[in-house]
Amino acid sequence: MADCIFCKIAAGEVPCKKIYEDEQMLAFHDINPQRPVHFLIIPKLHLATLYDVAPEHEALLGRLLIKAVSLARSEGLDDGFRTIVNTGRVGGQEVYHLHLHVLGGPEPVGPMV
Ligand code: DGP
Repeated sequence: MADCIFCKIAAGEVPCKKIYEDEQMLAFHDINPQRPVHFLIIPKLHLATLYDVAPEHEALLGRLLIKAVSLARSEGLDDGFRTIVNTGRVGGQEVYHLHLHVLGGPEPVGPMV
């Protein structure tokens, strides 16, 4: 997608603080961290939202989630972390390229409301 900021990051056209990359996904620090550790994992494939996920993406989504756990550990989040996928306008999604937030730090966060 030509005008998608996360596609541009995945293509190396826009810089990011990269944590991990392979042929299917990229993980990088959020530009506006909400916790001491806050990174995003994206598929390189442009999927705008969770609504756009189809059965053929099952393995990809599984890999993203499994990678989230290993990267959380390697970023020092050994005592828990929060994962968030915002979906659509009402879900508070700002960037329309599917991404998983991973957030954590030394102090517990409150319950989701
Ligand atoms: P949301 O779409 O609301 O789930 O959140 C999008 C997140 O993406 C937000 O926390 C800020 C982050 N973000 C937006 N643009 C950039 C960017 O150019 N670089 C990085 N590293 N993060 C970005």
